[in-house]
Amino acid sequence: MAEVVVAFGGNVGGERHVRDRLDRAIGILCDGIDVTLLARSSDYRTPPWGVTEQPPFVNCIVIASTELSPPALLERAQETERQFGRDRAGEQRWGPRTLDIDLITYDDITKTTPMLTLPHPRALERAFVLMPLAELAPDARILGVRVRDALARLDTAGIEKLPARDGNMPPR
Ligand code: A4P
Ligand code: MG
Repeated sequence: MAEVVVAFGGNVGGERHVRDRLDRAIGILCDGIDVTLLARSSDYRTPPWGVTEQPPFVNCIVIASTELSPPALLERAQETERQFGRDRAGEQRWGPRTLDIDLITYDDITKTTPMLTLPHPRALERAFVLMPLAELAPDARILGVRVRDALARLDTAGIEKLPARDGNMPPR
């Protein structure tokens, strides 16, 4: 059984809809059979990174356990993205997304294939990944760097933790 960190984000359709979509996507990815949810961060409103002329994102992080191999988990994540209308053809890199699911870590595997790089190659540069992850696992390490230390080096201006909603799964 592997322990994985998975990042969710989106910025198309307004914040309430994005948050609904993240909840539903987490429920589909973490079905309790192949992938079991261990912890879910709060949602965060985050300024757009990479391409700045686009609406703010909502981001969150999940820690889960799985028997799926890394490529099988990636395939499942991409299938979940497709279910929420993600169409990679014709989309701009770092541009607006209904739903983006990135595998941040898979145990402490370090591996690069044409389809998958672990840990996610930009995780340590992204406050929108590290801030929610620090809520759950500040002392976890990515490539030997403690999450809280990596986060301390980044600009977190404009990132806001959003309050839990009624009927929403509470953060751990
Ligand atoms: N791929 C390789 N490694 C991985 C991995 N660890 N996890 C491959 C997921 N995918 C991985 O994915 C393109 C290909 O990367 C996949 O087909 C898979 O085979 P992608 O999600 O289209 O793009 P990317 O190269 O993973 O880019 P990246 O850096 O994830 O950027 P995106 O997804 O284009 O960025 N700002 C804020 N505040 N919050 C956000 O969530 N997201 C984006 C979208 C830009 N700005 C953002 C946010
Ligand atoms: Mg991505």
